[in-house]
Amino acid sequence: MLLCSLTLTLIWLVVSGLECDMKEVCLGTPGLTGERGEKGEPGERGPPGLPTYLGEEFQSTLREISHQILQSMRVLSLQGSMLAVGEKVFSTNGQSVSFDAIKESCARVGGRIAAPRSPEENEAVASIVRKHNTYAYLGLAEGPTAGDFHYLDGTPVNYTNWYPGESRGRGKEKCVEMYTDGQWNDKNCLQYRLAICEF
Ligand SMILES: *[C@@H]1O[C@H](CO)[C@@H](O)[C@H](O)[C@H]1NC(C)=O
Ligand SMILES: [Ca+2]
Repeated sequence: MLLCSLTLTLIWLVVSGLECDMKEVCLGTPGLTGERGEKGEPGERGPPGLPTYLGEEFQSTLREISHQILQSMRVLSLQGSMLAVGEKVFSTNGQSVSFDAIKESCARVGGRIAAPRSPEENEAVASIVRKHNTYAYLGLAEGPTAGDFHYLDGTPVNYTNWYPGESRGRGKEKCVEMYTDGQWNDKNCLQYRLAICEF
């Protein structure tokens, strides 16, 4: 079979070579290389799965671990200790402290002060605020320009839920608090507010 196609290829080369000799058009200078095309869109994320090269034993250990993690998460959710929204988890230690102390508490356990970035996340944080019947500081701060609020890493906000008329601190209220109805108010950073972290 291989030999057969090899032979056919050879014959084809010879014949086309002959044709070229007759027509005298085949051997020109090659054209310039074209410009490189634009990079394509990244493909969709594939379904999760365990690589097949992992041993049976290792796979069953992994399954056991994820099972145990899920169990713990369900217990914590039942107790209201954590609230999962998408890939985020919100949680509070129930304490009302200063803005700086909240940032510190969250950072100490590898998280950061909660900053809801969608209505779903905002509702999750609001439910924690309601449950503790108090207000919470959020992970936003006002820049040098009045009314210009950004996340604590400096990136601009892509979601807000201001109470009607807010923010109206005119640059004097650099922090943001959440009311029990989930709406936001710019506020000075010196109050004691519920510490809610996100992970
Ligand atoms: C804002 O951006 C975050 C990710 O950076 C995303 O999860 C969230 O859905 C965005 N919110 C809106 C309202 O587009
Ligand atoms: Ca205000």
